[in-house]
Amino acid sequence: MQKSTVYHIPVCPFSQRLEILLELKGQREAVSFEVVDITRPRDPALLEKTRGTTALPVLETPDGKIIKESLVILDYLDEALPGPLIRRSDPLQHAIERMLIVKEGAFTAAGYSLVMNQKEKARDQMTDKLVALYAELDDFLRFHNPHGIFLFDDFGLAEAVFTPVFMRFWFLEYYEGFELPRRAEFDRVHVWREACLAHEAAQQVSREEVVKLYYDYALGAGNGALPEGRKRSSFAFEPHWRERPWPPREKYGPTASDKALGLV
Ligand code: GAZ
Repeated sequence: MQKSTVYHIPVCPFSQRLEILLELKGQREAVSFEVVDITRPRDPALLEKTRGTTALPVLETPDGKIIKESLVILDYLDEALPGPLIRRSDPLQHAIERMLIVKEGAFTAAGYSLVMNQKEKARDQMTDKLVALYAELDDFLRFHNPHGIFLFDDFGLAEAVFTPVFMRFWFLEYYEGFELPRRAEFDRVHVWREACLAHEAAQQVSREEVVKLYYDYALGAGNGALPEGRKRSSFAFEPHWRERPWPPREKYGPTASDKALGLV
């Protein structure tokens, strides 16, 4: 069987969703992943395939059809590849998992806005917003599965969607000192989050990798853009993140140079 190709940014949460799904299905080898360096101008051949859009991941089927949007690609791979169906097959249960998945956009945006925020005065308000979204997740899980760990009995589609985002939010612990409060009203979402983070199908990235690669996001520069005074993005593949020092935690103060970050 000919393989589909996924064009992706290795540490991107949207792409990790696909890797997790493939892992759960036992189909990791069914797709070839092609790395795109977003710190360089985009290959015109790829731009033509995507009809001008640059967001990744993008899947190309063996006969050249293009599918965009991680949630859509997840559905496609779940249905097109062999292996157990990861989404719930019961229509009502599937509707329930989709209601949870619909919450991922606002949740992701709130955490990214907080890490990228540069106005210290806006910090509390942004933190409150994120906490309120965690409370919403807690309520949803409590209602649908009060005594369980995952939304249903096992790590499934909703978990594949949220886990990569929970992992990126390690950057909030590091650069914002933000942790979800340990209060009874968040108990259910704490249980969920911790089980998601620990699941064996979701170990594609590490905390150290996320913290080091997302330093530029903490300075307000997203998507491979360069912060002022820098020549190399923290997303650069070389030198490898393992060889670089931990970036300074203080994001509102003076910023670190390429040299201090181990990028040159
Ligand atoms: N909805 C799409 C999906 O596939 O689910 C999102 C894909 C996407 O945003 N991909 C980004 C990309 O390819 C990388 S990940 N960018 C390169 C380009 O040229 O477009 C998320 C944010 C945010 C900032 C960054 C990101 C992020 O808010 O993780 O909020 C959700 C980008 C300020």
